[in-house]
Amino acid sequence: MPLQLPPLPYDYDALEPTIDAETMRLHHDKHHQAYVDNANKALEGTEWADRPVEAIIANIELLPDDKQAAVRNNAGGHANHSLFWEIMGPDGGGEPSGTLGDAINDTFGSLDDLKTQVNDAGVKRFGSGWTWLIHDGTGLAVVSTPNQDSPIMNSDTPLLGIDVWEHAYYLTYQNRRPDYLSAWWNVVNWEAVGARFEAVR
Ligand code: MN3
Repeated sequence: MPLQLPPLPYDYDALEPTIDAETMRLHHDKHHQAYVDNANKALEGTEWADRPVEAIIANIELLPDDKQAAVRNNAGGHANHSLFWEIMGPDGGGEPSGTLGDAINDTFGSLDDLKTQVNDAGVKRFGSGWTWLIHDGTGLAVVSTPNQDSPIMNSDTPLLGIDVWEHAYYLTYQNRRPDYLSAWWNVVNWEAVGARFEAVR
């Protein structure tokens, strides 16, 4: 089966006032749909057309040379946005509990220190990209990626990612990316992030 746009797991206005409904509608229905469509177009006729997106983007170098750029951008975009919707939610914010909370404190000192590192990486990402909390096989780390590159392309497992493309925040925050990043933590779904951590640790 070709790649498919997952339904948004909550209403378009569920993340207001942090993320406005119009941004969510455009971001999910138009931007994400375009990544899915363009990835399928690039993959059509290759042996990768029916593979899971994670397997595709972990093996970009095995794809035909003339497909690699389109797949990197669009299958990457599909993987990143599928995760993004999942790790946000209407009852978001607060603090992670259990082993994830402990691991964050052990690695970064405190949740606030983690947020500072993630936000700094997002602010410093020139142009478009993502800022991430990842598991690198041994523990937690903060990284940022350009464009639609995924940590999976570096053999890391993304646990939490914030889209810092202007389309993710411009209607509400205009050029104020730092304000968007600070506010974003009000919609983080720690339960979903914690489940991803449990699956990989
Ligand atoms: Mn986006």
